[in-house]
Amino acid sequence: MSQALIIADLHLAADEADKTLLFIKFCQERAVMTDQLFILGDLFNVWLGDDLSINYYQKVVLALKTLSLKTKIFIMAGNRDFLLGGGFAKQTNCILIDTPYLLEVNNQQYVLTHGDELCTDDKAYQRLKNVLQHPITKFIFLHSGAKLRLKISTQLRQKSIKAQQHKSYEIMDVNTATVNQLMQKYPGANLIHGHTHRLDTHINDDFTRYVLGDWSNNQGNAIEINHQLNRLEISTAVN
Ligand SMILES: [Mn+2]
Repeated sequence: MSQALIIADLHLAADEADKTLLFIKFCQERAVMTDQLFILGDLFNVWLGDDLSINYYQKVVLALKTLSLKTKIFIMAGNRDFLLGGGFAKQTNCILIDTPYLLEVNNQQYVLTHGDELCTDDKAYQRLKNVLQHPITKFIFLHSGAKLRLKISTQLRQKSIKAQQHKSYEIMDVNTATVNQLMQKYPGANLIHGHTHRLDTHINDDFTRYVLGDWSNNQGNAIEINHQLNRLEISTAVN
């Protein structure tokens, strides 16, 4: 039995049955064996508000609810599913957590974060995020009709894909100074984040930065923390 499993960036879409099944299988066979599951953002490709999206993702909601009977589930919102709210938490029995979240296992601390707030070189992204995630914007969006919400989110997604084509690889990665600034507040801790989809382990003088990768339809990845930290590959054959 492991003490914590950490995943991010599944980007589950309501019409991607294979990936949803992979996640459900992961819940039933792997996550159920752990004390705590941490989902560090972008579990969902888009979240239009609890009132709409809980219905679109019924299978995932049920899988989380079932898993919660055995495993404590902590979920952090990412930039795609930042509208996850209390209704979702109630339906799934998940605990919504803020970023950064400090996890301690066997006297080792880990700073958990989605990771997009560390990408400070991407100024246009940060500006857009400030507008989209402003309480007033959220309020107006959540009080619009279903059709309008879907239209707006589709347009934003298309714009973001277009914008990314003109951005360099470096600009879309984390900024080292921003990472160091964050980690100075947590001496001795290591960092675990997602968002960039650049699965890697970066060993620095003062801390290690573990980056989670995203999930495809037939393969995922996780970090398992027990007496030590391990990388796990999640596939349809996982058992
Ligand atoms: Mn993200």
